[in-house]
Formats: sequence, C-alpha cells, structure tokens
Amino acid sequence: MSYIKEKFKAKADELSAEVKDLLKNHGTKKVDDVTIAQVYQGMRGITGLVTETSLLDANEGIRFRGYSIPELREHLPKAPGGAEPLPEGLFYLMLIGELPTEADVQNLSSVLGRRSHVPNHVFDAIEALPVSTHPMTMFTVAVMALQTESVFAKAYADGMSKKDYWSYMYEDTLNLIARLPRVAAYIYRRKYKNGQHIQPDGMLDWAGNFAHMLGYDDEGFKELMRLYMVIHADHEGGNVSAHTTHLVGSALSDAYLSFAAGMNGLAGPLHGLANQEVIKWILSMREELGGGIPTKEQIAAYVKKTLSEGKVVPGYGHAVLRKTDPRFTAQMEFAKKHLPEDELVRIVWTVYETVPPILQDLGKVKNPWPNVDAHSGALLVHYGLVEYEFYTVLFGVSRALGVLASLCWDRALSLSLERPKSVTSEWMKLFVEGK
Ligand code: CMX
Repeated sequence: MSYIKEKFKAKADELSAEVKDLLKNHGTKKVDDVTIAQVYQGMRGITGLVTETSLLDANEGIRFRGYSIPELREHLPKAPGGAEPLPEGLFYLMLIGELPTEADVQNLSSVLGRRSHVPNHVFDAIEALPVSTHPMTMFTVAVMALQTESVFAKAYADGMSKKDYWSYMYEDTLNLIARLPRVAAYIYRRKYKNGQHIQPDGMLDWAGNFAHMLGYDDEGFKELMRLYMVIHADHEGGNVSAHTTHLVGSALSDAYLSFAAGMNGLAGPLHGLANQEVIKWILSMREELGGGIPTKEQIAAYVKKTLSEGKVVPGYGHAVLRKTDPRFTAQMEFAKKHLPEDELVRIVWTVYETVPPILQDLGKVKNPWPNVDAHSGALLVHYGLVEYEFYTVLFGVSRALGVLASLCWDRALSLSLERPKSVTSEWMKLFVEGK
C-alpha cells in the first residue's frame, strides 16, 4: 500500500471512531429546523450533509480543510519557477486533511502520471459522436466509457467485503483523476484543432501537462491552469455537482458512474455552464456596442436589457455566498499581475463596478456580487483558448479533485444510502391545516 493511502486509512479510522461515538452519544440531537419555503425552494440553508473536504462561509467564501484561497496560494507547493499552487497539493490536503510537503506533491504528480493511460475504446466513444456535440456531453460520455476500468465495480461483482469499499474507491479516484486531462484534451483537439492530438509530457505536473496537451505551452497559461484547477476544485457538499456525485455514490455506484452524474449537473447553465454564458454575454454586449471597452452607462443599459428579457446576468449571484467570491478575487489578482491591460479583463472589471447595485435594486437578488464564473473566460481568451463551449470541461476536470476526494471519505466513513423524504403539495396543504 502506498504511504498516502496508508495515511488516508489511518485518518479515516480515527474519524470513523469519532463519528461512531458522535452518533452513539448525540445521534438524536437536532441540527436544524426546516420550513416549507426551504422544502419548495431548493432546500437552501438546510444542514443535511457531511462533506469533509471544504466548508463554505456566506461572507468569507470557501475554505479547504480550514485554508482560504489566499492561504492556499501561499502555503501549497508550486511548480519550479512558478507562483501558483499545484492542484495535486490541494487534492492531498482535501484527502488527508494536512498540508503536503514538496515531496508529497511530487510523489502524487508521478503517481498520476503513471496511472494516466486511457484505453482506445474511450477515444472511439468520443469519435462516435458528431463533432458538433457539446464538449460536456463528450466529456460525460468519455467518463462513462472509462467505467470499464473501475476496480470498485469489478471487486463488488466478485463479492468484496464492506470494509474494503474505501480501498477500491481510492484506487478508482486516483485512476480517474489521472486520466481526465488526457480525455479532456482529446475532446478539445478533436473538436477545435482538426483532431491533431498532443502526446502527454511525463516531466510536467498534472495541470502543466493538461495545458501542454491542450496545445498551450506558454508558462503563463500553465500557471493559470494550476490556479484554475485549485479554485474550482470544491465548494462544500451541497452544490449540484458535488451533491450529485455524493448521492449517486451512496448507491455504491463507482467513481466513474458517480462523477459522470455530477458532471451532468455541472453542465447546467445555473451551475458550471455559467462560465461559457458569461463570456458569450460579454462578447455579444461588446459586439452590440460596436467594440472596445463599454462605459458603465452602456453596461448598465445592457444589463437592464438582459433582465427585461427575463434572463439572469451570468456570473452574478450565488445560492450561499453573500459577498464577492474569493475565487473571483484570486482570478482578478492573477489578471492584475499578468494581463492588466487586456481589453476583456478590463470589461470584466467594469462589469464588476456596474452590476451589483443594479441587481441590488431589484430587491429580490440575495447576492448581487460576482461568482467564480464571472472572471474565468476573459483569462482563457487572453491566452488563446477562445472556444468557450469548452470552459465547463475545464471546470469539470478541476471539480473531480474535490468530489472524488469526498467520495473516498464517504466510503471510508460508511455513509448511508441517501434517501430523504418527499411529500406532495396535497400533503403540505393538509399539514398547514393541521390535519
Ligand atoms: N441575474 C438576475 N436575476 C438573478 C440573478 C442574476 N445573476 N441571481 C439571482 N437572481 C434572481 C433569481 O432568478 C430569483 O428570481 P425569481 O424570484 O424571479 O425566480 C431571485 O433573484 C432570487 O434568487 P436568489 O435566491 O438570489 O438566488 P438562487 O439561490 O435561487 O440562485 C443562482 C443562485 C446562482 C442560480 C443565481 O444567482 C443565478 O441564476 N445566477 C446567474 C447564473 C450563475 O452565475 N450561475 C453560476 C453559479 C456558480 C456556479 O455554480 O458555478
């Protein structure tokens, strides 16, 4: 057994014993009350899940095992000559609960490199789809095709014991994370670069190699990919992609089945697809206004037009956050350092100065501030990755780190099949009448 796996097992055994005690001594203690509004309106704010890897505060934003994004940028190991954290380090932190050393991260990078082989039938499955297929559909099809490689599914079919679930889930998790950059890069090169594929570079880190296989060897882009893969990785357990992965995994579906399900949720425009919607919205605003950087007045008029057409302003608002998303701020800092004069970036910043008061004035939007998706597209366009339909796939590759680390914890803690109670509106009416 590898030392990282052994460490995970030791941590999991410790926490399992604590959870057992917690359930035995306090299992009947109430953590929440639930209102009818919450039941109808997306279960907002109901504490009903346990996710170890990260915790979201409405005002401060996300913390991964207690570390904020600025702290991660400071403390996680970097690539040689680089300034951004390596995503392998964040994965280690989410899985083990401790900051990794340089050696831990190097070890994880080479483990992922060794496990990254993608069987040919996965590429054949992608090739079977029309080139016009949305990249997120290609991505989930490819993940489903990879499911043939699940060691968890094989072990279950052979009759594995409950106490070994965590071990096979761990193996599937590392194998899947290792393979995703190759799969995603294949989709990109097939759809947008005439199928001219680029072989992996085994000397590079996970995100650096991903940038290389996409066809972007600029050091700035590699740094952007490392930061991008870190900030999109996890956002506690209730968001659609994380919750879906966890829910499907609770049926003992393997990591491939569970992750593919989560990715279908990420592909929705109110969740991960918002990153493509933002850049589409900005580009059509710029085109409609005749190019250049629009003024605040022009942006305000365009926002009001968007709202009057019954649409949302993409990249703004959040189900939990109530302040500017620190993932937005991290990208803004990256842009200030590397591309402060970029026109699209300047538009993103002017939109940031303009949109919040307009949304606030609507009186119904709970969070008028930008989320992670409001900034990412402008950075990608700067380095030449202009094919915005692909952006959610980048989000998906990153999100694998968090949701799959969580899936390992789910099996290690023996979390149950998820099965909340639902009622009909008829039931609700009778309940209100006290019947
Ligand atoms: N533009 C216009 N209206 C908005 C809005 C926005 N950016 N954000 C919220 N609203 C509206 C809602 O549509 C809702 O209107 P109705 O009452 O008419 O249905 C009202 O304000 C109240 O919504 P809320 O409680 O503030 O927000 P929710 O928790 O229901 O939804 C979210 C959160 C993210 C879906 C919503 O803010 C939104 O649609 N934003 C734009 C899409 C987006 O950027 N999504 C990405 C989120 C991050 C991610 O998951 O990647």
